[in-house]
Amino acid sequence: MRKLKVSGYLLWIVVLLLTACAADSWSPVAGSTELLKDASWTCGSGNTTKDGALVIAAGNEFRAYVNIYGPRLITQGDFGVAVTLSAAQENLAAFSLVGRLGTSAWWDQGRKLDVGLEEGQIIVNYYNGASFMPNVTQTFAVDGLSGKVKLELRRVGAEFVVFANGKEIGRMAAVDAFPDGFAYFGASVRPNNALTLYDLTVTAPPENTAVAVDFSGGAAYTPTEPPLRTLADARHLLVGGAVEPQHILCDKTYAEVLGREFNILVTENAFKFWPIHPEPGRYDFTGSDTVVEYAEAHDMRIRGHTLVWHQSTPDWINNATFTQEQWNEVLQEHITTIVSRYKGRVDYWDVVNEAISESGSGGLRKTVWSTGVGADYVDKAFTWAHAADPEALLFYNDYGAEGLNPKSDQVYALVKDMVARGVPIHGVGLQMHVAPGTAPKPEDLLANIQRLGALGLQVHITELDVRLPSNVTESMLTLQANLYQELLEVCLSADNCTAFVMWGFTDRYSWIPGSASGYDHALIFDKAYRPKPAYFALRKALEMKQSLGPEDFGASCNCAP
Ligand code: 9MR
Repeated sequence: MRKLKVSGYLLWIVVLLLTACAADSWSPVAGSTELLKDASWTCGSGNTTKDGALVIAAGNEFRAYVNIYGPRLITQGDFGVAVTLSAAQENLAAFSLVGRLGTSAWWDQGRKLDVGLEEGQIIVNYYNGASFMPNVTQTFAVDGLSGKVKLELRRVGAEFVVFANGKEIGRMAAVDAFPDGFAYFGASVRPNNALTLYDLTVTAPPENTAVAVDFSGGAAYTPTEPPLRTLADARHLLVGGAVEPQHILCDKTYAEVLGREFNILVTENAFKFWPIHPEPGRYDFTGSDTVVEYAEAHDMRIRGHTLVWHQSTPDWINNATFTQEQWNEVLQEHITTIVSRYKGRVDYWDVVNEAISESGSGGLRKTVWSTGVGADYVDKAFTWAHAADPEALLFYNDYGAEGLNPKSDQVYALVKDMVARGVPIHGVGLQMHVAPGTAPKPEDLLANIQRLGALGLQVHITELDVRLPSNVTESMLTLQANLYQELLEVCLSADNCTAFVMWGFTDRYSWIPGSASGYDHALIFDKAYRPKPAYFALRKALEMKQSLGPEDFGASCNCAP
C-alpha cells in the first residue's frame, strides 16, 4: 500500500516535470543569441552600447527605429522572440518586429508589432499600415514590474502568447503582421525615453525547424562576369547610380555591388543644402566625405548633386530675410566652400537643378534663389563653381526635358544663351524618371541630345528610373528591360552622351515607393540584389558591336505599355 502511494507521488512528479519541460521545450534558434551583437544595430543609427547592452533612445520626437541593415527573422510557423529590456515605464518603450517597411512615413503601408512597457503594464501594439495609431492594442497588467523585464512573445497557431519574467501573462489573436514571411527587428520609443536591450533571442518549439535568423539580411547577389563597368569602359561610357552614405557604410552587399558594377556614382542627397550646410556657418561633410572616399577607393568618377536647388533647403534659408547682397554672399560662400573642398575630386557638378518653371513656358521658376540672389543666379552659380574648381565639368540638370517638348526647348534656350555669353557650362543632365509609356520617343531623345551637342555640351542621363506597379508581373519587367536598353542605345549612339546614371541601383532603396504611391521596382537590381531583366538588357546594349544611328530609332518604339 505504502509502495503504491510512493509510486503515485513519483508519477505526479514525473507528470509535473514533463509539463514543465514541455512549456520550456522552446529553445533559442541557432545563431540567434548572436543577434544583438550584429554591428548593424549601431551602424549610422545613433544607437549606442552601454556595458554590453544596446541603448535605443528617442530624442524629443517619437522614434520608430528599424534595423534595416541587420539580420531578419524568418517567420515560418510557430516562433518566439525573447528580450530582456528596461526603460522608463510610464512612457512607451517597446521592441518591434517589422513585417513590412513603411513607404513615405514609418507607418505608411508598413506592418509592425510592438511589444513593450507602458504605464507599468505590458503592451502589445499592432500597426497595419493605415495610420500612425495602432489598430490593435492589448495591455496586460503585471504586478511589480521594475528594472530589467524579460518579455517573450510567441506565435502559437492562431494566437500570440505573451510571457513576462518567465510566466505566461496573456493571449491574443495573432495579427497578420508578417505577410512577407520575415520581420526586421526594431524599437518604438516615446519622446525622451530610451529602451535598453540586454539580450534578444529567437525561440522555436522543437518541431519547427523553419524559423530562422537570416544574417544575410535577405541579400542574394551573385556576380555576373564581367561587371557592367567593364563593358561600359570598353564603350567609353560612364554607368552608375545615385547613392546614400549610410547604405555604403552599413550594407555590405550594397557596397560590394556598387563598386563592382559601376564606374560613376552620384550623391542622392549628401550634397544637398540641408544635409551639408544645416546652419549658417556650419557645414557637415560627414555624408559627402563618405561617398567621395568610397568612390576614390573604387576608382569611380563622381557627380556632385546639387549646389543650387529650391528643395531640401534648411529653415535658415527658407525663412531668411537677407538683403540681396547677403543672399549673394550666402550662395557664393556655399558654392565656393563645397566645390573647393572637393576640388579635383568631384568630376561633375549639377550646379543648378530644376530651375525652369514647371509648365515649361514660364521661364525661370520663382524660388528663394531667383528672388533672393536675382534673375542672374544661374549664371552666378556656374561662375562661382568654375572659379572654385576650373577643371570640374558643370551641368544644368532638370526633369521632363528629355525629349522634344516645350520644357526641353526652354532648357535648350537657357543653356544656348549661357554658352553664347561665355558662362562656364559644360553639360546638361536629363533626369529621366519615367514609366513604360511615359518615356520620351527615342528619336526625340536623340535629337535633343544632339542639339545640345551642337552647342558643345555633354549630356548625362542623370536620374534614370523606370517605375512599375507594385504588383509587378514578368511582362512588365520585360517592358522595363526593353526601355532601359533602348535609352542606353540612344545614349551610346550620341558621342556627347557620356554618362548613363540611374537614381539608385537596387529596388531595396529607391525614392519611388515613398513618393509614387502604388509604384515600385524601378531599378536594375531587385530588393535582394538579384539582377533583373533590365540589368541584362543594359549589358546587351553595351555588348553590341556598333552603336545604332538615328535611322535605327523612330521606326518602332518600345515605350508603349
Ligand atoms: O531621391 C531623393 C529623395 O531621397 C529626397 O528626399 C528628395 C528631396 O531632397 O530628392 C530626391 O531626389 C530628387 C533629386 O534630388 C532631383 N530630381 C528629382 C529626384 C527625385 O525626387
